[in-house]
Amino acid sequence: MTRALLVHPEFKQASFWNYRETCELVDAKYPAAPLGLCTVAALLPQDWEMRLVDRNVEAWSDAHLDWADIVLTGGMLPQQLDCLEVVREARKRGKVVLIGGPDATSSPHLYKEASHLILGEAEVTLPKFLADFAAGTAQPVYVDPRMADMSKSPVPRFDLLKFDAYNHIGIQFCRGCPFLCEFCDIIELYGRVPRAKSGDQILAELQRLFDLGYRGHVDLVDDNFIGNKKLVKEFLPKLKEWLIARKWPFEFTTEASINLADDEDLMNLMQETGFFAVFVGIESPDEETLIRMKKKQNAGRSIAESVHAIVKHGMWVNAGFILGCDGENGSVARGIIECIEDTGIPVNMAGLMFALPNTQLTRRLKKEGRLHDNFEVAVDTGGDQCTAGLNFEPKRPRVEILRDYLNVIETTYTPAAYYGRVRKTAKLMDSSKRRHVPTMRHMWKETKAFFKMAWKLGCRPSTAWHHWRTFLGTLFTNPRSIRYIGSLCALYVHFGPFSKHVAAKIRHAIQLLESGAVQRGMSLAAAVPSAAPPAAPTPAPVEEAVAAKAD
Ligand code: B12
Ligand code: SF4
Repeated sequence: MTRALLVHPEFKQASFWNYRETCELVDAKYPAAPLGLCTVAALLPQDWEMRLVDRNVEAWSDAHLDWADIVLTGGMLPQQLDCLEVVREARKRGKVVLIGGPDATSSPHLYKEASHLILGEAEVTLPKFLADFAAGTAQPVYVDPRMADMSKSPVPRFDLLKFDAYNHIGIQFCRGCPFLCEFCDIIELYGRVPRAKSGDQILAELQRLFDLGYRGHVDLVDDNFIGNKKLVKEFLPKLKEWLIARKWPFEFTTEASINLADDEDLMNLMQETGFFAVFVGIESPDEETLIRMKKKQNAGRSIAESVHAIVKHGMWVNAGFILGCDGENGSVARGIIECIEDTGIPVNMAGLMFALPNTQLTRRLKKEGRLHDNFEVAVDTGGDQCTAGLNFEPKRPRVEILRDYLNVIETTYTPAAYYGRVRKTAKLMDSSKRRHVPTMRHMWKETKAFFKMAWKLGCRPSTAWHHWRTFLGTLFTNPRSIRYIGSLCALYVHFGPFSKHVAAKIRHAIQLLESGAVQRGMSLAAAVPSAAPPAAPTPAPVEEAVAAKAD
């Protein structure tokens, strides 16, 4: 019997989305579980013995590697360093190593040390590899331009997860997005035609989670949950029925484009099925910038009104903003700060433009001679848009962009500003249609989290007044929203210190730029050197594979 060890590499520690300190409040170790590897596991021969090690929540030991015949790994840009480490360690011990996932698909040349590169969606490429492997004719690289038929995607092997280690579990309804944003790699990796699983498939996945004893927060990790509104509208009533029959075991979050706010019916359906938060890419309040980045769906609307409409339907909004875009005409800090304040969005991932491999933007920058060498190597930066980014020559002077960015971070993440926005959200959030009831176990965890938060935020002079004013205020004025507003307060355990960490790094980079220590062609990352070695040059077989992929 073949023994397969699936290894989820560690994410770069200090990054916006690594809110481990907040997770610890509810006894979890990391926000999200590795859905990609659970899906891969379901595509392997089911008579193989499998183990999954997530390096974000547990260390792997020599025993794990000794046990395995095959090691499967892969992930996204911020996992690049650890992923390469996993490959090296496993290869050193003579194991067959398979690599896949978004970063290997976009930058296969970085992963030449793996035995086999299984690129793109595993539903398409893995079966071919498995057939060849069984026949003893496995090739070094598997690529296929076809997109997976989602109706054939199997129920992920959730049984390999240790649920308690995570804040939430992800499932995926749909891949791909109909829009055309220039900086986005999703449309390159997953296409512009949203491909969805059937409602029955999703219900089977939820049933699997339910049967395994999981309860609580489920994140629909779709690129754009409302990419195909018709399908979502057909699915949500079925989901509601399913939830009612099982006494509302789950509640949901997702990612969606801002045109969600234009569809009252859809927002109602989401509210009625227990969605409590949505991530929306706002990117910029400036129309010219939006048009230049081809994010036209955000242009010509009041961003604040759109956000408020969503919050009024019981879903708080998390947002992304990008600085350093080509369309910027002078300072953008004021506009972004005002937009953040007007919308009242507490959690804003304001970051510096990072040219991801495999995007229209990257191809254009390359043509224009503005893309940095090794722009896709993230071993030292983790591709973190807060402390790295600008891996190309921007149109505006780099130092001006950084000053703008520092201003945004320092202004919007003070305790007064952050909690002020949480209170705005609390005022608008309608939780009257919520039906999910947390289990006793969850309630106990949340009660403990309340006391831990009281210690970490409620007893510190810088946050105490804001924390209690927000928490107790909500308890009296909008008690049905208290769990969600409590969660937003809890996130400040991470975002408070993290914003200071980012500000310190950016201030340092500004100093280096002002002193002339960083020159053209050096990314911000280069201004803060690290001991990590640069990636090796492209080997031939992978180059051929990439060329084939481009064809
Ligand atoms: C949900 C999500 C998040 C969530 C949660 C991530 C998590 N920890 O699970 C959040 C919001 C936190 C997030 C953040 C970021 N994300 Co993200 N995220 C996604 C998203 C939308 C879904 C991920 C998912 O679960 N997919 C479902 C599973 C089934 O797909 P999958 O993992 O890709 O696996 C499939 C294949 O890749 C392959 N496969 C995967 N692993 C392996 C391994 C082997 C051996 C094989 C054979 C195959 C294989 O088979 C699977 C089935 O087809 C993807 C886009 C997407 N559609 O996948 C982006 C995506 C992964 N994120 C991306 C990026 C860039 C980021 C950020 C850096 C963005 C930022 N601005 O900071 C951050 C970094 C996070 C961090 N902690 O540092 C890029 C990665 C690009 C790259 N080259 O690596 C993606 C592709 C698109 C994007 N631009 O958002 N992200
Ligand atoms: S709306 Fe989001 S997922 Fe769709 S193309 Fe734009 S950035 Fe990508």
